[in-house]
Amino acid sequence: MSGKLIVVSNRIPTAATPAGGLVYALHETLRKTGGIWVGSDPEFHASPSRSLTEIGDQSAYRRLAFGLTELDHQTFYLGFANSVLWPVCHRRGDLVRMSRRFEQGYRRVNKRLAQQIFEVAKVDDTIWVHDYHFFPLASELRKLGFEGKIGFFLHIPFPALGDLGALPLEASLARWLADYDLVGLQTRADVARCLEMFRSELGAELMNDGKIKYGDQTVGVRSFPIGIDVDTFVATAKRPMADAKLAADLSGDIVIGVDRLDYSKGLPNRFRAFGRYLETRTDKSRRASLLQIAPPTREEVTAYQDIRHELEELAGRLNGENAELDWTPLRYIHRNIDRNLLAKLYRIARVGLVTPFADGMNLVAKEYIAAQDPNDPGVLVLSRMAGAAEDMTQALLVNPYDIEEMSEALTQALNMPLQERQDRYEACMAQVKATDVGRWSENYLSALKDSRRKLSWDSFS
Ligand code: ADQ
Repeated sequence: MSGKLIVVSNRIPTAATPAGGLVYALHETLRKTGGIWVGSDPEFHASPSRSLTEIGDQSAYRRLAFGLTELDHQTFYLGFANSVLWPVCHRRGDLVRMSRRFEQGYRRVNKRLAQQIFEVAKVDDTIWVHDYHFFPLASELRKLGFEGKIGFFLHIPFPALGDLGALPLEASLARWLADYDLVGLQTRADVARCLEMFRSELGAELMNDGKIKYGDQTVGVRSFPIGIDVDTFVATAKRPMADAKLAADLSGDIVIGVDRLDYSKGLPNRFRAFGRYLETRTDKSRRASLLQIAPPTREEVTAYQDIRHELEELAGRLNGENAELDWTPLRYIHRNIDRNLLAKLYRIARVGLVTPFADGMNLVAKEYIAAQDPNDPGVLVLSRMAGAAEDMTQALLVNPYDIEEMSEALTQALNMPLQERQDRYEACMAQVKATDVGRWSENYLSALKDSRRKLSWDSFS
């Protein structure tokens, strides 16, 4: 890469070394390449009309924050991003909330951010935009005259043509995405849906190298399945649990679920499936417990308040009907857990239960596998609807709408012989290693470097 790398994501990490997942991977990438990370900092209330503001100490890369007004927060973030785009991409058109103000806010923030980035970007810089908050950012940067490379990565599922109908007419993902050099998606199925949209909405031609041709432009559309930082996670999970009392309390058959409290994660059906498993188990002396960790998010959005109430009611009923004086079948924890402890909880659990209705990838599935003891691994029960299921085919795959099937999968997982558990674990672990997050960002950036947007440039090279 000749110029610098500019990464754009909704949130900017405030800690010097951010913990966990994607944020950690981007931090590591920028630490090596140098450059700039642009994002909003919830602690930072700037006047949004001003330029980007430097935050934190100077380190290997710069962190520049943009400000959001209360109106921006309501319309851009809670409104268009999380009450329109999120449900549309997760096939929940019924939860979409429409308002002209949302759309205006979304455009206003993207336009302003493009101007702010344009002030710091040079033509040989590479801009890497993350996620659904910023679909129109490349269009806005192109309008200002930025001709350098701009890549996009969508972390959530790409919607099918039918679902795109729930977007306002003016919000054309096809037009917005056509201004990027490379559109990165999680899975091959996402790529197929994205290509179908380009073909159907823009009449774009599909070229044989996975690019689309639109006017005199080409756009690369490829899958880059995201993963975790495997070595760090394995090492963390291996260390013994510091809290001996907690380790003793957690003995027995633990089934673990870890999700943001989001309606896309299929939590009510998961609770129902666990309840059904308890009712139908033949050996009533066997006392499995479901440890569900689900920190609340986006609590200002009504759909998130609704799912929280539904789960609290289900959890109360499940324990009321099944608990004994010395056994609580469901432990439902509503907060963030330190990642070191989380890795160890995964390792103790006999089953990892990951049952979203729709999910871009789902990193919890990969973390659960990476945390297992290869000599005595637990079993991953994984929804077919998670992006992770495209390659982790040796997990016990389930339909998250089918309570009976999930309950049977739990029975199968809790009774699985060692050899089969090891075989499945090894196959899944091979996939987890193949998608290590360090390689993910390297692969993406090298594909972006090789991409060419203008057809005419090809003929001169
Ligand atoms: P998410 O929807 O947030 O991510 P996921 O991929 O599972 O879903 O990542 C969640 C992360 O948060 C995991 O690393 C998990 O360990 C952590 N986490 C969850 N609950 C926690 C808790 N209580 N305490 C501590 N950590 C917790 C979006 C998309 C996904 C996609 C990712 C990355 O929706 O489909 O896989 O981005 O691209």
